[in-house]
Amino acid sequence: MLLIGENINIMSNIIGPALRERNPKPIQELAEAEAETGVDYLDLNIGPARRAGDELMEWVVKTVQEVTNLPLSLDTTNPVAMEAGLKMHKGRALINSISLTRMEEELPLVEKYDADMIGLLWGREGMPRDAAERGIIAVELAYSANEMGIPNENIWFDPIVTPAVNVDTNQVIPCLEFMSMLQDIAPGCKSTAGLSNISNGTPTHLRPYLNQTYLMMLMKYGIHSAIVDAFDSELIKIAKGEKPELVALVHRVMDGEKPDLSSLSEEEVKYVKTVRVLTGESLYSHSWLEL
Ligand code: THG
Repeated sequence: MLLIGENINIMSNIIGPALRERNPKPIQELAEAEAETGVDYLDLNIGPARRAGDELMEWVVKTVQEVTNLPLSLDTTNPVAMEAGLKMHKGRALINSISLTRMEEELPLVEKYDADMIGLLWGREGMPRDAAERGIIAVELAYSANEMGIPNENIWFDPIVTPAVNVDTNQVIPCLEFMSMLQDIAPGCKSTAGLSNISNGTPTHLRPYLNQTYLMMLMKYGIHSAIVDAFDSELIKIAKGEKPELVALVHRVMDGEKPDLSSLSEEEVKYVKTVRVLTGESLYSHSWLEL
């Protein structure tokens, strides 16, 4: 599967000021460090970039491509900034992301620059509530893209992962269900998911367990790519197929198997407990691994 490193984003305490000051050094250092981890794309998230967004995106694409040959995933809601970045980009870019609410301006850019696109499954009435609503949005987005000449193969659907701690609006299972339906409703379309979203609001040292476990759960349905913390080395190993036994254990638990915890290693027990939290079988609390 393909990995998109998420670390260059305007919300970061180091990258935010560097972007505003047009200071290349911290951005280039982070880009090189991310590239060394083995990710396949670097996401450049410059936010809404309402003021001089075009000049900023053009500058950051050029700055990052000076130090790495990796293709970039360009993330901004400003279509003028997006086009400036695409013009500067060498190779085939990934547009992150396109949704029904802005597609009239965004889809022509996919076609014009022969890019791949992340289709964000955000509806006209906001966040979809289940897998079926995601399916309806996906079909409409794919249809509109196809009409512009964009083939399914260039569309990567993102079901929008929500934090596991949000009990009321938890979309952990619906996102998995969507992945299992995708090839039936939009054959040939690809998929992605922002893994770090799931652990938003949880203690920093425990975030990797949630992110890694959810990745293994998504792998059961053949997820094509994921947006990840490039510095989570265990997660990279899982994605690269270096943890087949752990992945198989997670899939067995998803299928309802109740392994004898005393026969498992301490690490394996943590992943089993995390699957149970993510499926809703156990309630989330910050101490879920100790219970
Ligand atoms: N889907 C798509 N794009 C996305 C997301 C998605 N882009 C943004 C986001 N989700 C993925 N990117 C991040 C980037 C950083 C963090 C989470 C997701 C993050 N950062 C740390 C924090 O906020 O605590 C620390 C950041 C730092 O200081 O460096 O959690 O779902 N298509």
